[in-house]
Amino acid sequence: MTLDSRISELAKAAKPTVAIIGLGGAGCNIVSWIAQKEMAGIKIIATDTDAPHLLEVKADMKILMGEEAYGGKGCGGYAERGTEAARKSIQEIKKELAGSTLIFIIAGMGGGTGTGAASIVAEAAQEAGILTIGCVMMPFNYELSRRKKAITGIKSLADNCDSLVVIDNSRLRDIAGALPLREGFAVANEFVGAFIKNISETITHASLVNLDYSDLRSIVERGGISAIGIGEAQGEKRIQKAVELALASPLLDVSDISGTYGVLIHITGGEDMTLGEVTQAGEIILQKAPNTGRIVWGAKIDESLEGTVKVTAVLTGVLDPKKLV
Ligand SMILES: Nc1nc2c(ncn2[C@@H]2O[C@H](COP(=O)(O)OP(=O)(O)OP(=O)(O)O)[C@@H](O)[C@H]2O)c(=O)[nH]1
Ligand SMILES: [Mg+2]
Repeated sequence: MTLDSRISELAKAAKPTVAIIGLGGAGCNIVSWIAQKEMAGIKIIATDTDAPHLLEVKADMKILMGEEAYGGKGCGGYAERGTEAARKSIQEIKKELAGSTLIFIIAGMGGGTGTGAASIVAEAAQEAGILTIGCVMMPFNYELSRRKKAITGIKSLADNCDSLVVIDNSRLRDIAGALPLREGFAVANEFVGAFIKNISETITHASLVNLDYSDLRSIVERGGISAIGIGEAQGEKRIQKAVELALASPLLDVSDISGTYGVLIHITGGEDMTLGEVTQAGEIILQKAPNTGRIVWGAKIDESLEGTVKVTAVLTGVLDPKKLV
C-alpha cells in the first residue's frame, strides 16, 4: 500500500459519521425539517409510535416503535409507554445507529413517546461508544402538567447523554414574538433544525472555520445541561453585539452562566464576514465567561446574509440536572 492510499484510508476512518434521530411528534417534525434541506453524509432517522404521523415525515429511515403493543396509535401522553415501545424496538434502532460517531437525539418533552423513549435510545448509543448529544424542547409555560413530566424525562435523559441541550419553547416564543401555537412550533423546529444542521455540517464538511469532532467531544463529554443563546447584528461592532446578545438571552432559564465549562460557538455571515471577526467572537466570549475551560467554534458563509452576522452559542454544563425544577 502506498503512503497516500494509507493516509486516504485513515482519513476516511477518521471522518465522523453523524446520525440524527427524532423521537415522537416534535422530534419527527424537526428531523423532517432537516431532511428537506438535503445534507450529504448525515443519516436521518424518524421514530414514533404514531403511524399516521410517521407517514407524513421525511427521513432516510423510519422506525415505528412498539408496534405490537400500541398498534401505531401513539402513546397518548404516557411516558411509560414510550419507554416500553423503545425497549421493544431497541435492536432495530441499534442497527441503524451502528457505525455513527456522533448522534443527536431530538424530542419534545412532556408527551409520551419522546419523553419515555429518549433515555432508552441514548443509553444504547452511549453503550455503542457514540458521542451522544440530546436536544429537547420544554413545553410552553401554560402546559403545566406537561412541564412536570418533561422535567422527569429530562433528568433521566441527562444521565444517559454526553450533553443535553434544553430549549424552552416559551423562551423561544419570546424571541419569535407572540405567534399562534402552530407557527410557534414551526419557528422552534426551524431553529433547532438549523442549529443541528450547522453543527453537523461544520463537523463533516469543510467550511470557513471547522469545528472538529475531538473539540466537540472535549466540551460536551462532561455531562450536564447545556443552554443555547442566539444573537444577530448588523453594522458597526456587529460581532460584538451578536455575541453579547447570544450570551445574554439563553433559551433556557439559567440565572448564572459563570458555571459553564465549555462554549461552542457557531457563526454565520455573508461574503463580507472576515476571519478577524470570527476570532474576535472567541475573545469576547472569554471575557464574558472567564471561567470557561474551553471554547470551540465553527463558521460558515451564507451568501443570503450580506451585512448580517448570526451567532449561536452553546453553553455546556451550565445547569446541573438535579437543580432543574
Ligand atoms: N418545538 C416543537 N415542539 C413541539 C412540537 N409538537 C409538540 N411539541 C412540544 O413537545 C411536547 C411533546 O409533544 P409530542 O412530541 O407531540 O409528544 P410525543 O412524544 O409524540 O408523545 P405522544 O404523542 O404522547 O406519544 C409538547 O408538550 C409540546 O410542547 C413541534 O412540532 N415542535
Ligand atoms: Mg405523538
